[in-house]
Amino acid sequence: MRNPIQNERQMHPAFKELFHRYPTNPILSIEDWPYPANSVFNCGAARLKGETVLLIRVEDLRGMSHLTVARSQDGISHWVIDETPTFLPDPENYPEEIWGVEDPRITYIDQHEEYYFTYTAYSAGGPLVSLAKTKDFVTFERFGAILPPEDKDAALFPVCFHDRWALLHRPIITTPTSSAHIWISFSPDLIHWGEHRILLRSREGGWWDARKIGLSPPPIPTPEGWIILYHGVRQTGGGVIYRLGIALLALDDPTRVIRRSDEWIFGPREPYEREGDVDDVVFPCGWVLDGDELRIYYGGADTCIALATGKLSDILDYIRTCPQPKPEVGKRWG
Ligand code: M1P
Repeated sequence: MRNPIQNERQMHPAFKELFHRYPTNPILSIEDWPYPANSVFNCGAARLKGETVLLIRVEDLRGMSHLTVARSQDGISHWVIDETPTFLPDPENYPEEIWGVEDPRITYIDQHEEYYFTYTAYSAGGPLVSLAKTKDFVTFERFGAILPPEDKDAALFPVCFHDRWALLHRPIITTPTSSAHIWISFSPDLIHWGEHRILLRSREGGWWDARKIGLSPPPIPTPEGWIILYHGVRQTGGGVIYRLGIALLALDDPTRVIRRSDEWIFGPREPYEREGDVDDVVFPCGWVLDGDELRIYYGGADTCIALATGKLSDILDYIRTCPQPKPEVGKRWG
C-alpha cells in the first residue's frame, strides 16, 4: 500500500474531517457503463424534478471525452445511465471540440429557468471554455467557445452583479514561474467576457497549492458569502497531487476574497483516489446542497466517481477560522 503515513495523519482524532466519504465509494465506475469506454470521472451535478442529475465526463477508447447523464432519486444509488453518449463533441459545427468535451460545471439560472453549463472544449489550439444550456438534460443548446485557450475550470455564478454575469475560470499564463491562478470575469450577456482579473492565486514554494489552482464546482451562496471549493496542485518528485481548498467571497462583490483556507480540506487517501489513470487526484465539478447537507461528486484518480458529504454549517464554522487574504489592490494582472 502506498503512503500509509498520510492515512494516519488524516485519521488522527484531532483532525476534524469536513467531508465524509460515502462508505461504498466509488458510486459509479466504468463497470456500471452501458457501453464500452475507458473511464468515467469528473461530473457536474444538479437537482431536477426531485432527482439528482450528473453530467459525467466519459473518456472513450480513443482517449477523447464526451458527457453522459446519470440520474438517481437519492443521489447515491440506483443510477439510471443514458444508454448512449448524451452530449458528444460536435467538431463539424464547433471545431474547438475536435479532441473532446470535458469537466462540466452546472449552474441553474433562476432568471432564465435553465441550466447553463461550462465545459472544457479540447481544441487544436489547447483547452478552452465553452458554454451550453439545457432545461432537461435531454436536449441542449450550445453557445460555443466563450474564452480562448488555454483556459478551463470555469463556472458561472447563478446571479448578476450590477447587471453583469460573473465567471470564475483558470487561464494558464506563461511566466517564469508558470503558475496558474483563478480569475474572475464579467459579461452583459453570458457570451462576451471582460473586466478580467485575478481572484485567487496559486501559492509558492512548499505550499500544497503551489503549482496551480483551479475552481472545482460552481460557487454556492450562503448568508456569509459565496463558498468556493478549488483544487490545488502540488508537483512532487513522484508526480502531482490534487487536493481541495476552500474560500469565501463577498456576497455582493465576488471579486473580494474574505477567507481562504491555508490547509487543504480534502485530499487523495483511499485507493480509488490514489491509483488510477492519473494517480492522486480528487476532482469535484459538482455539488448539491440539500438542507444543511452538501454532497460533493468528484472524480477519483481520473477513473471513477465518488461521493463525499459534509454539513454546510460545519464548513462555515471552519471558514470563519481561516485567514483573511491580503486584497489584490494594484495587482490586477500580475
Ligand atoms: O488529471 C487531473 C486533472 O487534470 C486537469 O485539470 P487541471 O487542468 O485543472 O489541472 C484536467 O484534465 C482534469 O480533467 C483532470 O482531472
